[in-house]
Amino acid sequence: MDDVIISPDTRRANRIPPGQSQTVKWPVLDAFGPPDLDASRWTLTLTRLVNQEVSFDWEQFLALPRVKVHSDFHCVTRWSRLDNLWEGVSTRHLVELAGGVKPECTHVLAHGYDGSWTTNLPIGDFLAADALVALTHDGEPLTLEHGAPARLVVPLLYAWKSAKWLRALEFLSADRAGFWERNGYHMHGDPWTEERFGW
Ligand SMILES: Nc1nc2c(c(=O)[nH]1)N[C@H]1C(S)=C(S)[C@@H](COP(=O)(O)O)O[C@H]1N2
Ligand SMILES: [Mo]
Repeated sequence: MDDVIISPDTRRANRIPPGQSQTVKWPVLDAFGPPDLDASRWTLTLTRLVNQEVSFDWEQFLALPRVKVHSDFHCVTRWSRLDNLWEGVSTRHLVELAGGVKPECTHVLAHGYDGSWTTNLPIGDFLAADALVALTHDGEPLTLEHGAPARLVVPLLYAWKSAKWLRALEFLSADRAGFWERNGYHMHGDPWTEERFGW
C-alpha cells in the first residue's frame, strides 16, 4: 500500500485539458447537497451483473486492503484541481470480492445516497488501474461535503462521474443514463476530447 498509483494523465506535458482552468482550492459541487449520512449507517453494495452480490458496512470496508492514487480532478464546470492524493479500495479489488463481473457486463451505474442521484460509466473506465472508492483525500478523511464516508474516484473522466456518498454499484449489460446524463451531460465524459454535453 506504500506504492502510489500515478494516474497516466498526470504525466502529460500539459495537464490542463482544453477549456479548463487550474484551481488551487477544492470547490464543492453537487446537485442536491449532502445527504444525512454517517459511517455507522453507510453500506456499499455491488449488485446485478457480478458473480456474487456483495455488501460492506463501514467496519468491513475499513478492513479491506487500500491503494493510494495521485491524480488530477477535472470538473465539467471548467475547474481542474491537480495533484490530489486519494486513498481507498481499488475498484478492481472490489469487483474481485464480488467474484468478477459477468461476461455481458458493459457498464456500471454508481448510486449516491443523495436521493436517486446516479452516474453511468463504461466498465473499462470503472476498472482503470487508478480508479478507487476513496476514504481520504490529501491525507485527511473525506469531509461530508466531498462525499464521506466514501466516494468513487475515476480520474480519467470528468469529476461528475466520481460519485460522492457512494451507496451502490450496479453492473449492467447496456449503458443507462444517470442523473446529469439524463439532463444533457455526456454519456462518457472524457475531459481531453471535451465530452461535456450531448450524446
Ligand atoms: N452523489 C453525488 N456525487 C456527485 C455529485 C452529486 O451531485 N451527487 N456531483 C458530481 C459533480 S458534478 C462533481 S464536479 C463532483 C464534485 O466533487 P467535489 O464536490 O468533491 O469537488 O462530484 C460529483 N459526484
Ligand atoms: Mo461537476
